[in-house]
Amino acid sequence: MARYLITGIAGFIGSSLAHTLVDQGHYVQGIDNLSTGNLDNLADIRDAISFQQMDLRDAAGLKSACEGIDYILHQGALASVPRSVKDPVTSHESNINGTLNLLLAARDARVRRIVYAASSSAYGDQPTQPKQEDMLPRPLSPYAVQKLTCEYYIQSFYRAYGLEGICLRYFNIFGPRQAADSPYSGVIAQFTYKMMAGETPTIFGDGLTSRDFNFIDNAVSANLLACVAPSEVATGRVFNVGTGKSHTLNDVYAAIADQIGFSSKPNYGPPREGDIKHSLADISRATKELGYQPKAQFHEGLRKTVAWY
Ligand code: UD2
Repeated sequence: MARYLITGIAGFIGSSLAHTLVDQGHYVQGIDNLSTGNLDNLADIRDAISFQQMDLRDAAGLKSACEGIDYILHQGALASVPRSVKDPVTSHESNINGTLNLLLAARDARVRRIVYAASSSAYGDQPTQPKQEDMLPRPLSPYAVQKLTCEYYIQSFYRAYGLEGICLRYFNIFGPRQAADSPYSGVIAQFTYKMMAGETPTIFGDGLTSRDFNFIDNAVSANLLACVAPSEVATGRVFNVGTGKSHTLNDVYAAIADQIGFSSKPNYGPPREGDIKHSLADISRATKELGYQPKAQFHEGLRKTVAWY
């Protein structure tokens, strides 16, 4: 049994990690400021975990939360590209200052390793596909800059203080428990939620924008593998967590509509500011060095997601 601290535990990815770790019999402690997370996501494991409502900007609170912890799975953040475009300062405070507070607390508490929820947005308008970790980042949005900055912080904490770290660049994770009721929610959650309510979703752009949509189970497995990976790879190294396949927004719309039995054609609006046109992962580094295999497939994942909402 290991001791895990999950930041953002009431969010989509944090709560999914918590469920798996509890099932495996680990000690799970979690923090969340509940600004975007929801305790309903933890309802069935609430008695099996230790939860504290805490903000990542609370440096003193983080110090005590890190005591006795082996692994930190750092999922807490103000996610969303458009949210960061609208309010870069607030997202900077949570995403960068909050991560720095956590790293300082982890260093002082001698935590064994931190696994960080990095983002494919770091590649920005880097034109080459698929994206490889060694490519020069070209972030387009404040969110992308913030996520990338924290990768560098994690690398520097390894070099300066020996704190082990792994950065997982998530590529558009989707699945059950993803919030759907905010304009900042992920596109699959929003489309599903709207179609189920009989509303026609809007595709921003021409519908040919593509993403490497990755089902939540694959992201959970990447985190677990990152915790047990040899120390040589926990030097702040970056790993793509995608599938190696992409789907256009038109395809995603059609696939969800098909599953729900929704017949209206999509509305089209202007492209979103800060958006990347195409995003596709090369996952060979994660496969080779972490043993990562994205076993959960897109259409099966979509079926489970639609069934959940
Ligand atoms: C970015 C990151 C992703 C993760 C996420 C966290 C990239 C390539 N991906 O996801 O890894 O960090 O941020 O928030 O940067 N859209 C519509 N209609 C809607 C909503 C969205 O057309 O109602 C479009 C949106 O303009 C975009 C695509 O769907 O082209 C995906 O948007 P998203 O917000 O689900 O995720 P994205 O790609 O910004």
